[in-house]
Amino acid sequence: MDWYPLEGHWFPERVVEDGNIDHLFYFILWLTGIVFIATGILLFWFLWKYDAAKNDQPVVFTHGSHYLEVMWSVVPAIILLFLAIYQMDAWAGARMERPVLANGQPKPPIARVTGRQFEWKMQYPGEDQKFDTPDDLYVTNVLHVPRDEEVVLEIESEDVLHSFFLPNFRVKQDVVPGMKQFIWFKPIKDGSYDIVCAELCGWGHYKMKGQITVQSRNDFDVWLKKTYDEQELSEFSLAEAE
Ligand SMILES: [Cu+2]
Repeated sequence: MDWYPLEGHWFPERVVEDGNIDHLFYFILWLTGIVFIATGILLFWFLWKYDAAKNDQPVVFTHGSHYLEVMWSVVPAIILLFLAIYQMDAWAGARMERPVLANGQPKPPIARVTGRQFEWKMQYPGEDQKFDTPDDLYVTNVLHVPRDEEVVLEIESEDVLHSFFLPNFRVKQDVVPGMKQFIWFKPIKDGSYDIVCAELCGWGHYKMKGQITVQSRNDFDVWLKKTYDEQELSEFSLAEAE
């Protein structure tokens, strides 16, 4: 059983199935926390034990301890090596094992997210499931995804470096100009959560934020349809006005 000290204090609520990042964080917090407290106690105990006022022995000079130096180099090295191996599953789940379809093909992205100064442009492929065709849906700073499904997103940049950050989803991905990247997660709780840019990308970086909404598959389909109809309508009235 995991015991997470001050859970809810460090991280915002997790709304995805994969808890590996959280587990890793709390594991390292335990490790470093214990070492930190032990070092602190030792420091104060030494201050007290070797207090000059109550020790009248002459001062002895030392050139250090070879044995101790080897120990405090080797032990942290072993711990780091252990962490490097221990985190491999979490890394693979988050970055390497993209969800696949029944036929073994990588699951296509539900939407394309393009960062630009200073907004997130979302593009849904529409009924034909292909991007950059006439039935695509475009929205800005608003992303909807279905609950209890593996969601894959395509991440791109139109100008400079950004970072697509979904705190509640434990997702943070640098958005690199010229690179097409994919991220994935499985949301399990309805609601609206923050999308933020986590890479200083210019004067308007602070306002580069949006909202991601998790809803049932049914509500998601209704939203897609409704938003698409609104887009058609506004395009129609634009054409009328000309
Ligand atoms: Cu940005």
